[in-house]
Formats: sequence, C-alpha cells, structure tokens
Amino acid sequence: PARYVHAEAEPRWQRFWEETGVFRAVRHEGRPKRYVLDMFPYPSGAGLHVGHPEGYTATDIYCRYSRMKGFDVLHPMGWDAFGLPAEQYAIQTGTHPAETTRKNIDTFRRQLKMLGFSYDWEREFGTIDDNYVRWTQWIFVKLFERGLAYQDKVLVNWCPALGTVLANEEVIDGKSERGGHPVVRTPLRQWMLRITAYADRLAEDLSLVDWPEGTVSMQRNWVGRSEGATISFDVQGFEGAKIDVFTTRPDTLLGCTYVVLAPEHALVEKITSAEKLPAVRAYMQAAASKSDLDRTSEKTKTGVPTGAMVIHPLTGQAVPIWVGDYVIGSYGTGAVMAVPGHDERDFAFAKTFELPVIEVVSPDGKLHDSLDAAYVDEGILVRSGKFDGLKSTDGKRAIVDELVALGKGAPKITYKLRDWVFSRQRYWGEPIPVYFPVDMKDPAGDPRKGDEHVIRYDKPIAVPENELPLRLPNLVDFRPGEDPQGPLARAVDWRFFQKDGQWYARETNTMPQWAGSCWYYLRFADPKNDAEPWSQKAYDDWMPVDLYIGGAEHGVLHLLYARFWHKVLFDIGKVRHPEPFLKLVHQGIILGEDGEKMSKARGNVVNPDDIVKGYGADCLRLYEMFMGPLEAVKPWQSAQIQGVVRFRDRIFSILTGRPLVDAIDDATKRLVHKTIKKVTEDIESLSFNTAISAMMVLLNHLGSLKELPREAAKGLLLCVSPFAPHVAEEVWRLWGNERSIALEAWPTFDPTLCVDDVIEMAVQVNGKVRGRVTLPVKASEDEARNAALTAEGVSAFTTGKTLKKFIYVPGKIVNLVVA
Ligand code: ANZ
Repeated sequence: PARYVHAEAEPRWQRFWEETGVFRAVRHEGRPKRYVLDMFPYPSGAGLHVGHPEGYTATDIYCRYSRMKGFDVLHPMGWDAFGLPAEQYAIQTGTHPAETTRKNIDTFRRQLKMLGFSYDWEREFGTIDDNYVRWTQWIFVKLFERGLAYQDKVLVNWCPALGTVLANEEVIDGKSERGGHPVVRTPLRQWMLRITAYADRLAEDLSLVDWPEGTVSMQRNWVGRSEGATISFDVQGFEGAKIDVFTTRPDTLLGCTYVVLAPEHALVEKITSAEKLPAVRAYMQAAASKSDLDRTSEKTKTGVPTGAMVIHPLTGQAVPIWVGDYVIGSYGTGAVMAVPGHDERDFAFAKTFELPVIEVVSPDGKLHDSLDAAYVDEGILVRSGKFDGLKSTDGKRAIVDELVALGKGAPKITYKLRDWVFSRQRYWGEPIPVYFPVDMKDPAGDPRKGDEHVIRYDKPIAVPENELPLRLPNLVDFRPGEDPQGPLARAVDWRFFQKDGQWYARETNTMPQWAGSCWYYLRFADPKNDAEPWSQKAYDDWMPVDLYIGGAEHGVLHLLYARFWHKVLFDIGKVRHPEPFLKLVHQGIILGEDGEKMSKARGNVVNPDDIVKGYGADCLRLYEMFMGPLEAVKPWQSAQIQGVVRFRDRIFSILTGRPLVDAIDDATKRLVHKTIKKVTEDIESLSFNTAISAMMVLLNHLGSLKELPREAAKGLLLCVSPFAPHVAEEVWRLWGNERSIALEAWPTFDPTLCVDDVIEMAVQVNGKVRGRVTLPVKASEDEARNAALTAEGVSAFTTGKTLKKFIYVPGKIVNLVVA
C-alpha cells in the first residue's frame, strides 16, 4: 500500500493551493460572507513560535469549514512591521531596520506557508509599506482636521545621559533601567489623540459585541466612567478662590469634614499659610517622584495641612484644607471633599490625623455613635438636616438640585481614560505628516546650516493628501539623540524645506507602533487600492470582521485604539458599522513542558520548524488543537504528539488501504451522522479538541471494518480536511478526485440518526395510561418530566392540578401523581 510522506506531500499541496488560487477571497452575489481575522504578527527576529499557530490554526479550521459551508471567506495575513526591536537591532549592528524587517517577514511568511494556512496571500501587506503608510498618515490628517490630533506638553521621562525619552517601565526608582542613569520628569511637546471625546461610545458600544466578558470589563474599567457631581467650596479669606471637587457621592456632603488637594493642584501654593509653606513644599517635592499607582496603593495615607479653610456650601461651616498624595492631580478636579465616615481612604487619613468622622449615611436609618470603619454602601441619610430620611439615590439627586440652585455644583460625568500620547521620539515609525513654519532671525539664513531660527510649533500644517506618503529619510545613525525631538531632527535635509521663500520644518516625532494595527483590518478588504484607503464596495463586501482571534494581552490597548479610530472613521462616513470586531476570542498561552512561560532564557522554547520537520504541519495543527480548549492556558507535552501522528497516519492507511463499498450498516451510519453533527457544532463553537476526539472515535470504528462504507469514509475525510488539510487532500486525490477537497460541500447529517437510542414509554397519570413519550434511554428525570407533561393527551389530566409526585424508572416507568 501507498505510504504517506509528509515532508514530500505537504509542500506539494501547498504549491497546489497557491497555483490553483483556491483560497482567494471573492464575493459572490447572494452568498453569505465571513471575515475571519488573526491578530497579525510582529515579525521578530526569533521567527514564529508555537503560540502563533494556535490561534492561526483555529481561524484556519473555521475558514476552511466556512468555505465548505458555502460562505465567501476573507482570511488575510500581514505584518505589524514597525517597532522598537528592529530599531534597537539597527542601533547595535548598523543594519537598516527596513532590511532586518523584510528579512524577518520572509521568514514568517515561509513558516506560515509551511503550516498550510488558507490565507489569501494576494492581500498580504506590511504596515511599513509605502502604500499603507500613506493611508495611515491620511487617517492622521483626518484626525488632525477634526481637532482630534493636537499638541500638548506632557511630562516624559527624559534621560540626559542616554539622550532619550524612556517609557515608565524603563525607569526604576528614578534611574534608567539600562545603565542606572538619572531620569527627570520633564515636559515635552507631544502629539495627542483625543480619545476621551469617544469615552462614552467606547464604553457604551461594548454592548454591541460578542467578546470575552473579562475583556469587555477591562475595557469598561479602562474607560472608567463615573457619574457624580462637581461641588464648589469657597476658600475662606481669598476673594473669588474656590476649590471644585468631583464626587460620586453627593449624598454624603454633610459628612465632609475636610478637603484634600492633590500636591500638584494649582491652588496649593496660593492658599497655604506662610507658616505651613515649608512643610507643604517638601511634601510636594516628595510626591513628584512617586507614580500615581504608588500613591493610590499605599496603605498609610500621608498629607500635610495648609492652614487654610473652605466654607461648606450647605452648612457654611469652615472646613480645613489638606494636601495629600492619595488625591491624583489628573483625575476629576484634582481635589476631593473628604467624607471619612463613608470612604475608606478618607477614613484612614482621618484616623491618622485625628480629624472628625461623622456618620451621614446609615444602613438602617438609625444613628450610630462611632464608626469602626467607613460605611461605603448606600443607605439612608442621617445628620443631614432636611435631607434626613432620604435613600442615597434620592439624596444624591436632592443635594445636587440644591447645589445647582445655589450655584455651587452641577451633575458631572468623569472618565479615567486619558488622551493618547501619540508621538514617539524614534526613527522606525510612520512620520507624523505635519510641518511648521520656521521664523529665521536672518531672512537669508539657512536652518539646515544651524542659522538661528524658531520653529512655530503653534502653527502646524498637515501635509497635503497628494504628497502622502511622507517617507522616512534614510538615516545611518538611528540612535535617539540629545535632541529630545528624536533622531529625525538630525536629518536636516529632510526636516527643513523651503517653499515660496518661506522655510518650514517637518515634525520629527513618529507614530507609535499601535498606529499600524488601528486599521489594518480595513485595508485587507481592499489592499491594492491606490486611490483611497478602501472602497465603499470593498467595505460592504467584507466588513465587519465576524471573528477576530488573538492574544488576551491586546485586550485593552490595541482593541481600544482600533475601536477609537473606527468610530472616527464612522463619523467621517468611511465605515458603516459602529464596531469593527463582532466576535472576539483569545487563545490561551502555550507554556513550556515545565509549565513555565516559554522563553529563550529558560531554554524551553519549542520551535514550529522542528515540529513540522519531525511530524508534519498537519500534526502540529492537530496537536495544538487537541491540547485542550482553545482559550485555556496549556503546557506543551511532546510525548502527546505521537497520539496525533498515529491519528494522521491511520487516516491515511485506513482510508486508502481498504475497499470502498456502497453498503452501510446501521451502526456505522448512525456513528457517521453523529460525528458530522458533533464536528459541525464543535467548529461553530470553536471547540476543536472535542471535534478531534469525535473523529478519532469514528476512525477507530472504521479501522475495525474490512470494507469501508463510502458514505462513512467520505464523511470522515471531509470533517478531517479543515484540521489536517494536507493528508486529506492526499487521500482525496488517491480516491480519484482532481479538484481540491477544500472546494467540496461540508457534509450534512440527518438529525434523526443522531439521537441516542430511544425508547417509547407510556405516561401514566395517577396510575392510568394517558399518553406516550419517546425518550433517550438515558434521559434524565428532568427531561422525562418535561416530556411527560407536554406529551399529547396528558395535559387534559394535569392542567389546573399540582404535580405531587413524579416516578421515573429509566426505560420502564413514567408516572405523574397529581391532585
Ligand atoms: C466624596 C466621597 C464620599 C467619595 C464617599 C467617595 C465616597 P471613582 O468612582 O473612581 O470616579 N476622588 C475624586 N477625585 C479624586 C482624585 N483626583 N484622586 C483621588 N480620589 C478622587 O471615584 C470618585 C471618588 O473618588 C470621589 O467621590 C472622590 O471621593 C474620590 F462616601 O467624594 B468621593
């Protein structure tokens, strides 16, 4: 009999698919579509790791199955190709990032092709391609024109010794992680994207998508919508000075015994008494080196009194003002009304500094003399004058109404979400397509020669659409420079240009790596379009994305940023759906054999190349799908690969080694239909491991037969084909077929053949037979009761009566006792 040699057969089928173009995405009139998207990889120098094929195999099975079900399928692949590692490698070796990136892309492409994924490779592109950068910049210009891209001074971590801006994670205790050089927080001009303008929709529209619950709530928390009020407190003795606080609990206003300003609050220096000023200044300085996270997570709350007082807007009493770093400058108004009776932080603070604690919300409306801890839940207002007796919800409304009438407050919604710092002082990213006029001190001067000039950053001009893309200059030295404006500031011939006698300077900041992944899913619908980012027809053909699979690590930022851009594009009429990704699934991480995260340092990395070489692509695909549920975290277990190798080899030997016959016995027929049903439903729900188990059971059964019923063999092979497409094609060809098995229709099943063995039983009501039910032999008591109660003829004897007892002996007795 023929032998199956994966090393020979797999590349042969891959060539066949490519040459015949079976996986090209084409829309057909009247057919349903499915757009199935993988999170495209960053082509790192390490090549593919076994985590990639997990999600990619899952989508591939789903796509191959969907095509056989009659869907037009878009299943594209590309490269998220800007990014820091290529730039760092360039700094070390002097190799241009474009060169290393292109090489890495070639490796990734080869590896993905070797796994037999059914991508439409004609749609491939990288985010670094001129024709992609052009439209990424075009979208930036749209943001700019709508006021959604603006410049602001932002505190950044500037390391003078390294001559670079560092990310928060790169700074440890005020020193650079690399080299231990001092880092200062300094304001730097940055491009910002006004994502906060979309905060509400970004939270709200999560109700439109079918995403993992955890991801939805992470996104909600990230947006962090809080409903409450701002309340104004006049500062005693300072005409016109007032402190606005944001609170979610206006119902507790009568329990406010002091007010706390964040150390960076603009009023601190102004209102602090001369006597307290030295201590306050020292405190402000200490707070400046702490991160917001440290400040909010510290157990003991610290603070200093300012010596100043505010007037309580309802009682007119004087209340002290403190400075405390548990109040964050950038949230709300940077000031809080402290209610120690009902807020844990305020309670801790009040205990430390012996400030009064007043109960104003009581769980039962009764008064309690002292509180052992803050009572943070809602309740009934007490000690609140005319508001006494109101429930918290009503109290909130009543107190805010009162404040509004007094001109001392207003309802307010606040978000945790901050605008997106969108510029990087780096080389390897999309240039931000903006330039600025340059004022020359000497009109005949030349800024490229260093003649004195001022760049008018206050007058940004977008690069005209017909001049896009704005390409990166070809640098030799990629290091971030002493100039915080980034390495592009050194490319003076690129940076400065003259038009009509006026000098201009290009923006030297580049976009962050996130930019490219914000809209790649749209470009896949129309990747070759030279006239626009995508055509409306292409959009209507394929969008929205029906299934998106990728790592949970992208659950917040990438998905939030992409949704933000999508909503902007929605507002300018370029897309028609409020949300881009209908269904989202995160594949679980694959750990090393040792149960630890795979990493070079641990030496536990499994290389897909080795697995494919040793066992074949089909086996890598089958193994990764058989390891466990797609979304579970699972350790790699080499010993278990043998199991799927045997399965693959037996598919070949059993299905090609025995005569095919038309006759089929009842047991085989039932098993085939049950298997098709199970595999169909499991693919729809992405439960690939259980689908494989079901196919193994059917294969074992066929292995016990001398002759194979054609219907059974064909049903199994069609089911196998999305999972192990190479061996499936091989068997299909040996059966005498010319066309790819991928073009066959998905097998159907007869539901009546799929029910478990059933038995017909009489239903007795109070001992008399009143009807009959057909039940699976193993039906549970619940199933039996439901079936009995709804059986024809039975209800006449049970309606209006109560079921006193139900007697069920599987396969024997169904007896209802009613009265
Ligand atoms: C008085 C109060 C009484 C509060 C009470 C809570 C309970 P979220 O839900 O996170 O929006 N707050 C306001 N601005 C703050 C800032 N810049 N830094 C630290 N805390 C701040 O929380 C809103 C609540 O957090 C506000 O409501 C305020 O404390 C505090 F029984 O005001 B609350």
